[in-house]
Amino acid sequence: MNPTQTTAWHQLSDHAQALAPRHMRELFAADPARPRHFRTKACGILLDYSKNRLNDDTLRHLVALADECDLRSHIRAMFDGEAINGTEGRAVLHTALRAQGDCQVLVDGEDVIPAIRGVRERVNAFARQVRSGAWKGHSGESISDVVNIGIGGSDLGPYMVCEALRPYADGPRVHFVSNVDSLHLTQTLATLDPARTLFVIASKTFTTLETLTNARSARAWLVAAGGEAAVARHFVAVSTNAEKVAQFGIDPANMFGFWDWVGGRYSLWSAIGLPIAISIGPQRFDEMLAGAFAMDQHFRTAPLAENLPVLLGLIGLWCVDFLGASSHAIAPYNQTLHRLPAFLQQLDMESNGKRVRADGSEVDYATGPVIWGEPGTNGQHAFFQLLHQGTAMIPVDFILALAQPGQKEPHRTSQIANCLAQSAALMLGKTEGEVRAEMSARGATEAAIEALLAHRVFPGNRPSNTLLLDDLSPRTLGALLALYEHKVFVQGSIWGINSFDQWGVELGKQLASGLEERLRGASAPACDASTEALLAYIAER
Ligand code: G6Q
Repeated sequence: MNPTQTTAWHQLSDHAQALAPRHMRELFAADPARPRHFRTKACGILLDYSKNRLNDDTLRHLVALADECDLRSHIRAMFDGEAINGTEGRAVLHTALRAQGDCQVLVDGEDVIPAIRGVRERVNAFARQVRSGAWKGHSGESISDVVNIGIGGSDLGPYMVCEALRPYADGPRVHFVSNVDSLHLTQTLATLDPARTLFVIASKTFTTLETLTNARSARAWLVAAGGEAAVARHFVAVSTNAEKVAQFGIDPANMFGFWDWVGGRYSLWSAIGLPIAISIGPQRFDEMLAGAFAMDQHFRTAPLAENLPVLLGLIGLWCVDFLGASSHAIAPYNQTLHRLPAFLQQLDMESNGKRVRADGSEVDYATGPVIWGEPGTNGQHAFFQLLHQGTAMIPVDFILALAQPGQKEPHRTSQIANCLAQSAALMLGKTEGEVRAEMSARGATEAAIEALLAHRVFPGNRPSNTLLLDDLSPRTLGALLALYEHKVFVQGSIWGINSFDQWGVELGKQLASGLEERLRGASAPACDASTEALLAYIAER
């Protein structure tokens, strides 16, 4: 359905106009209870959304919008395994991968839980063997380094998690190679010993050009050192395509499967998480699944107005469709979350970067914003200038885990102070009066004040969410990632788009394969004039 046709959408449009002249300073002054009122906690995560341009009426209308768009039944349909990815005719069941306890999830009448648990047991058993040294390389040595070769959903999730949970890493070192640029692979392999290196070739389809190119080069590197016979001890695959895995020369006994109802960007919970299990151990991997499951339960059962993913989704939609934000920044204040912005970029933009609804009709409202970011304190010294004083209004998610193994003073206090200071500065801004008072207190002349006044004023009123995590344990990380997955789902449901396909990445791939043949000397039809000119330039060199 078109959300703009709902009563709530019209009410939100009127309401946005009425609220527009009110600065957040005013909203806080008018309601001393605001900081406690606009916050909610679940699964070890406090979401403080008080620093948004909203009040109780806004939330009421947003929840009404979710109701009118039938969000509840969309949630049910996803968890129940209905084929909600219409353009690919698939169910969307990353949630089944982390389901705990006795349960059944049916796809085409078949319970998928036993198969999920069967693969997880194999993944865990294999991870244990590699971690303990029981899995030997071709020359009888144990594995010291694991190289995951994959891209997109077969790279970003496991890479981000292995980094986030690095303080828990007590297994072999893990490395991630994704870029087809040979330097990514060669620089990774430069310090590794082939006899002690295990390659995990991660590809849902096992047809991805970048991954296969890197995998072939990795294979050649291994074979040069250990001969063909070494491959069986040093290559495993994670894929849904057993045939292609076998064609590549990996024994299907060394393959860990998953299913077409697991989207690439939602796949870290599946066997794609193998490097995570090897790095931190199966037990902690299971804790991460349990944390995600806890968030799934919260999402399914909590009232919409107290539901973390629903709130995050609705507030984001409010910013995009009613306040004109076209971008959303992610600022994690824990260094080990440094790949989280990149992960969320794919999760959100590949899911909700759509301009037609599920039924093919064109949208006449904004959908997914541009997602980007960097660890917080680094960002402060780089792009926060634009967040504070630029012309665009960009909402920010400030993310801070309050406890993490290895976190030390005085760093921790600075981490907290910086995180809180930035969101306060965005909200409050600095008025002309405050700038004048501050400058004259420092003895500035009237002329100096006038010269700098405009430059030193901060408009403020810039929205942000603050997510405070009790800790950065596997469990809380699992909950955080599930929170964002469901946030994306909430927005996609209301926008009426299919968040689970990605046709937008196809055209470039198609053109690249034609161009690659052409560059290798095959005759191919001429390209567009611009590409021809660039090809000619490259050929001259
Ligand atoms: C994710 C996307 C995409 C995919 C990669 C890798 O949702 O579909 O990022 O994960 O293109 O695909 P393979 O795993 O099939 O190699």
